[in-house]
Formats: sequence, structure tokens, C-alpha cells
Amino acid sequence: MKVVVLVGGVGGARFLLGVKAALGLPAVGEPPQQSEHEVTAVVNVGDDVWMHGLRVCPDLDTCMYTLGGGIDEAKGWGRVGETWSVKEELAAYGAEPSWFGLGDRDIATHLVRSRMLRAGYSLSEVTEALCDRWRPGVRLLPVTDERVETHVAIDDPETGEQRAVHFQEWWVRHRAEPKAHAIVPVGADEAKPTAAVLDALRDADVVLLAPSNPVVSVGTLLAVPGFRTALRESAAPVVGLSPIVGGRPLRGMADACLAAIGVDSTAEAVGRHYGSRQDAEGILDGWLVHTGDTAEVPGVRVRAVPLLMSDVDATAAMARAAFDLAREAR
Ligand code: GDP
Ligand code: FO1
Ligand code: CA
Repeated sequence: MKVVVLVGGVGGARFLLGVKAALGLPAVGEPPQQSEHEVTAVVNVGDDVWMHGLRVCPDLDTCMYTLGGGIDEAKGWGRVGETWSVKEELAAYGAEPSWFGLGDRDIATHLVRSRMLRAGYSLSEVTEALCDRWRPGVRLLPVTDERVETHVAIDDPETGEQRAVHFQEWWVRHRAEPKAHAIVPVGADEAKPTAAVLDALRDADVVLLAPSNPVVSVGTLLAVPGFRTALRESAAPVVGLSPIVGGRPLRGMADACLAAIGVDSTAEAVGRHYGSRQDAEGILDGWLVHTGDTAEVPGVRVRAVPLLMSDVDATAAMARAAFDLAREAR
């Protein structure tokens, strides 16, 4: 079965571990083996940022490290067993920004990526080269090779004036506390999905929306012109899993992002925001919400199942529930 999963970072990567387990694909650290199943992750690039002259791709790296066995599990980003000598030296020079932590091991990834980008390789080619080492067991595809960066319009905490900051500054420096007046994927209008992404959507047997941030992860994928159409035109059923449980995100500040676009932090509101494929713009055939949550989404099959990714087995059960719903929704 050809499975395509739309992901951001931490939530998406954890979900991918469950999708692999549900398909009997090797766990982290196990050798690759032949399988009739193939998993392709279409990954958000809106978080990407130039830091100290290096190109950092947080969602691609979180997926690559998580599936490749190198992630710092507690943080959900960066490398396990990390050291911070370079960060300390940068701080000693007063080299800003000091609020974004680049670990020594993580910097090696950004050095290899930045050198390849400067040599003219595409982000897709860079990602493939990095994955030669990490062997994530799924194909990681940046949604586009062009530059799309999420920026956020906020009232500057110091001056009170409205200004746009990179997503990372809002999310990491300000912990998403300043009210976001707008969240804008800068560059999206000039971007297009890569050929590999369009082929994957065309050839998919099923497409899953990971329980990722509906605004700055899945939303940024949908903002790339042509992506939503390719998704709607795919023969594959599309099933999403709610990242909102009991009226709040399980981690992170997706509620702050949803508030910025006027969507309530409920499983129902997010399902309606994605919409039904029977509508003019919607993308869902099925929508999984957490046991105990209810959601009426016209034109979409909704089912309540446990949606806590407490371990790989629980996440695999979520993936299986999504595959079951996809079969029914076809
Ligand atoms: P990010 O790019 O690192 O923020 O990661 P994603 O966008 O891929 O996923 C973040 C989302 O995952 C958050 O909005 C959380 O609500 C959601 N999330 C995290 N853990 C769980 C879980 O166990 N179950 C569900 N349903 N959602 C989760
Ligand atoms: N998140 C933080 O909260 N603090 C950091 O210092 C930080 C550094 C960092 C470095 C590399 C990287 O790939 C991710 C990093 N993140 C950090 C996570 C990053 O902000 C993610 O984009 C968000 O977690 C949302 O995906
Ligand atoms: Ca992200």
C-alpha cells in the first residue's frame, strides 16, 4: 500500500512511527527490509530559518532524527546526547539570536545542508542525502523546494508596534504569547509543490493528515498553490486525525495559531476548517477525534477512537483506525 502522510514536526514524526508499526515496517534502529508498503511524508518547510548563516529545517530534521533514532525525545527536536559549546561561544561573542539553541551535533546537519544548498542542490536533494545517513524508513519530501517561511504579525512586546517576525521568534523567543494578528506563509504564492510530492499524491492509496498543527504545519502545506487541488484530485481517500483533544492541543501552542485564524480549538472546528472533499475546497473524507470528543463535520465520516500517542503501539492503533476509516470512506 502507498501511504502519504502530511506532517509538521514533533506530532507528525511521532505519528509516522505509528504508521510504520501498523504496516509492519522496521522500528527505529532495525535494518530495512523488503515490504509491499511504502510511506511518504510530505513535510512542512514553513518553520525553516537562516540562523548564524546556516539553514535550519526544524520539521524535516525532527522527522529525520525521530525516525532515524537520533532525536532528543524529551524536547522533540534536536539531537540526543547534545553538547552546546558552539552556542556558548556564540553567546560569548554576543552573536544574536541567542534565544534559538543550536546544538553542536545539530550544527553538523545544518553545515552539510547549507553547503549543499549553496552548491545548487535542491532541498529535496539535500534531504535525500541527509537521509542516506539516518535511514528514516520513510521518504521525507519537503512540500516545496522553494523558500516558504511562516511569519507572524504581532504587537512587539517592547515597543507595542505591530510588526512581522519569523515564526521561530514568535514560537521560541516569545513562546507564542503575543497575540498573532496574522500568520503568513511568506513566499507561498511563488512556490509550487515538487514533482515528487505531486506524484506521491497522484499514486497514493491513502493520504493521512497527521495530528499536526492545523495552521503552521498542515496549513502551510495547503498554502502552497496546487497542493490542495492535487490532494482533492487524488484517487486516494483522505483521513485526518485531530491534534485537539478535549478542547486543547496536547502539546505546543496550536490554540494560539487557531485563534489567529478564527478557528475554535475543538476537534469539530478543526475538522470543519479542513472541510469535506464534497465541498468546493475541503480535503477530508474521514476525521478521527479522541474518544469522548464529538464532531459534526458535514460530508465527512467522523469516528471517535483513542488518539493519545502515548507509545508506538497506541499510535499504531491510531494509524490502523485511520486505514479502516479510509477503506469505508472510499
Ligand atoms: P511541530 O511542527 O513540532 O509543532 O509538530 P506538529 O505540527 O507535527 O504537531 C504538533 C501537534 O501535535 C500539536 O498541535 C499537538 O496538539 C499534537 N499532538 C502532540 N501529541 C499528540 C497526541 O498524542 N495525540 C494527538 N491527537 N495530537 C498530538
Ligand atoms: N524550540 C525551542 O523551543 N527552543 C529552541 O531553542 C529550539 C531550537 C531548535 C533548533 C533546531 C531545530 O530543528 C528546532 C529547534 N526548536 C527549538 C524547535 C522549533 O522551534 C520547531 O520549529 C517548533 O518546535 C515547532 O515545530
Ligand atoms: Ca513545525
